[in-house]
Amino acid sequence: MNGSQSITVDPKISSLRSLFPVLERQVHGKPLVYLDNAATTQKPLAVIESMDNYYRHYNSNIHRGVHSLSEEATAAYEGARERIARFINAASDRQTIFTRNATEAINVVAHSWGRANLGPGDEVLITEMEHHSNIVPWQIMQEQLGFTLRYVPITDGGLLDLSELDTLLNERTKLFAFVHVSNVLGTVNPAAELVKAAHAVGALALIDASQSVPHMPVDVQALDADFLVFSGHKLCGPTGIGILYGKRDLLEAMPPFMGGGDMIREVKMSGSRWNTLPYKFEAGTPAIAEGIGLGAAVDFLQEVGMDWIWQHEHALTSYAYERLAQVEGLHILGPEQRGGLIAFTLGEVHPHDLSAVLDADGVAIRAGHHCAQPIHDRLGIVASARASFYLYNTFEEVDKLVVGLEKAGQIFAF
Ligand code: C6P
Repeated sequence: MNGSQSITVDPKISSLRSLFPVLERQVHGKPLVYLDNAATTQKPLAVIESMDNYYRHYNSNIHRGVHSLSEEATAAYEGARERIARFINAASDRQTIFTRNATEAINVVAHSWGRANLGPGDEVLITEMEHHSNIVPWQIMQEQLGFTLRYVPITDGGLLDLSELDTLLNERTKLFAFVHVSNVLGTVNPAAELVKAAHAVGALALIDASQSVPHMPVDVQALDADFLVFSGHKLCGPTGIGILYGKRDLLEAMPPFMGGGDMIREVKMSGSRWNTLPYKFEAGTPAIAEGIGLGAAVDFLQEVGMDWIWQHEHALTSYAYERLAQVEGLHILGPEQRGGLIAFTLGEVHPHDLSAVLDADGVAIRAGHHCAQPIHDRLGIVASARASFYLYNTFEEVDKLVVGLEKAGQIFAF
């Protein structure tokens, strides 16, 4: 597949690519090679058109009107919720709460469940490989509520070091919140096993599935997750919409996070009563077009096939791993077995410089700490470069990444 060999693009990939308008564009006169999918993915026509169709033909507020447009919008929005619930195998669509993104979903749990259940003497366990959105909300609540925040360490090879898990998870642990697939290391954590370990000490488990739900089949019931969160924009959906899944009894018992319209059953001057699930957690006019767009995105992914996506990314990532490992001075972060992303450093070259050199050739990667500073601290670096793949990426694009990195190596001659 590299340079001298002839390139065969899988017909399935080329027909998939034609469904993503942005993939036709050029950057600095070169075809776009979009390898920043862990930050956000591109949108297929089906998603763009579903939102356009809402605004053109039935734009209206939901749950409020009895006129036709409002009923159509409500049906489309709630229909999307049902399909999203099925996509992750939630027992009921009442358990899939629309949030703005994964970050907000974790904050709902931290503020609502946390305030009701955490205090001095309690412990919340997270890991050293979390994204800031699964660290900072717990640090904020820790200051306010006085519980102890603990971290599962990682090994030098980028896996969770579970040797001390028996001590870290104990009768004081109320919640174990961990990332399913690391956005820096690519590590795929044994989620079902970790949930089981949490339950064994009577703790709940929250899974940050931001980098897993878009890329592999995820079944919330098989995982036995108490809470699971993800963002729509990382799975071909729009920005501004995400999901908080929770077990029904937990969500029922939790107080609302925000107050306002739609989340109430009755408001009197003397006080208010809350709406049923999921509306109790959806105050105010929601992101209607975005909810509809996310419904179209999961339809699209199911049509492509989650197993196929996982296998395609696996093949692409293994190929990229092999080729990147041969680039002089390039150091890959994390284990060989991984999800569809590879973060790396190249000699002493700053990742921003690497990204700029690649951009000149139309190749988009991410550079920086990827909102995961603690993991970079742990690895003794301040930043890294990251290529992340999705269903529309090709082996030829991996080759272009490698050529760009070799060029950067020569330019900066480290
Ligand atoms: N990571 C990345 O480039 P939001 O911003 O709420 O949509 O997603 C937050 C988030 C939570 N957990 C993990 C594991 C993530 O990777 C992300 C988002 C992006 O790596 C943007 S910083």
